[in-house]
Amino acid sequence: MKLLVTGAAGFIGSNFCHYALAHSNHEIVAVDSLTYASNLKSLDGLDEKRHSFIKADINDIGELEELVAWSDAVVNFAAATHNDSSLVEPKPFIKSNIEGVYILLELARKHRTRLHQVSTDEVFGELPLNETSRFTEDSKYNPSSPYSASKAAADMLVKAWIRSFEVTATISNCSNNYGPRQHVEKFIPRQITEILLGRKPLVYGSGKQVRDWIHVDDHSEAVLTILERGRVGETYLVGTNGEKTNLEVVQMILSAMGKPDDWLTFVQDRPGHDQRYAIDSSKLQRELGWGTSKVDFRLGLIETINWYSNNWDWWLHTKEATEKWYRKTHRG
Ligand code: NAD
Ligand code: TDX
Repeated sequence: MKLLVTGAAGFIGSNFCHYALAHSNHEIVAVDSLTYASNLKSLDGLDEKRHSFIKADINDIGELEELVAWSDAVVNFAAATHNDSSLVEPKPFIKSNIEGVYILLELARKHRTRLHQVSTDEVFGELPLNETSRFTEDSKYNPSSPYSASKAAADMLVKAWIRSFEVTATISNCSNNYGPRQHVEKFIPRQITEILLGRKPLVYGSGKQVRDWIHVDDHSEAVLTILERGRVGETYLVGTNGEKTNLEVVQMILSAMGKPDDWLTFVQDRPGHDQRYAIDSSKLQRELGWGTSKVDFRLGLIETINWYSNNWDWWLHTKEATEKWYRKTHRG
């Protein structure tokens, strides 16, 4: 397939480019508008014969049209993605995550191109702590933050374009990703890089909130599987049973980096903080044979710590601006 990968200089989009080129014969045109969250170094090392990069915004229909017309499928990772930022400045979330998806849907409709929309489990809102219930494809949408509301709106647009215009689209809703090349504003890289700089990790509120962690390689494998074998019109939930409290994750990082498990600071909580996310991915396993042998969280975390320890040039330039922003918003 000829794939147009949007948001390709971000964390998961770049991982998908590496993963797809290594595990298929697909050809990729990677695009990104190069916001603060992107890093072109993340695309270093890709096979130049099957990949090229173009700076483009998914809101720019003029730039996108020719690229969508060229492609067999668009894989949309482009989005504003940080919950904390969406609580301070929601506008870019509405622009990229809703209006941008509308543009991609209209182009997919016009050119009869397949579209895969990369979405999140946050569209379903929160689950109660101390329960074992999990999200499924039938869970009710109930987003909490401007970020998750914008992703929920995009999912609704995709579902409507499938039904009303027979656009050949699929959606995946994945849980929290971790791994190399994630922006230092996000939880795990923020804590690793704080420790590397000799500072204590920063935990919001009680630290009892639960996230369902998946290694980014496993997410890329799921997206490729859905693209190649998924049923058009369907939604698939992606997760690897990685539930941990934030405090547990920080203490695993502290232990792996040789620090005592109380070497941390509790800071002001996030407004509207979702308590728990958990994914039931049995549809993806049952229908598409998505494998069960996945990256072990402890090993994946050590690989991630080693990557940040060995790649200061990738993250250091953005670290202090990120922490300055956090101090201004009282979570630093
Ligand atoms: P990221 O912030 O690292 O990357 C997003 C990329 O999109 C950036 O490179 C940014 O420059 C680009 N972008 C933003 N607006 C754009 C626009 N209008 N046009 C072109 N490019 C634009 O985010 P990520 O963690 O890699 O997330 C990728 C996708 O996966 C998002 O859609 C996100 O909602 C979804 N997702 C993320 C997670 C997670 O845990 N990180 C989990 C589930 C789903
Ligand atoms: O410094 C921190 N301390 C802290 O306790 C940060 C940055 C976060 N947290 C907490 C908040 C969350 O409970 O850690 C948890 C994870 O936080 P984030 O990395 O900001 O992720 P989250 O808000 O759960 O959303 C992520 O997963 C779903 C991604 O950012 C989204 O793009 C994705 O859709």
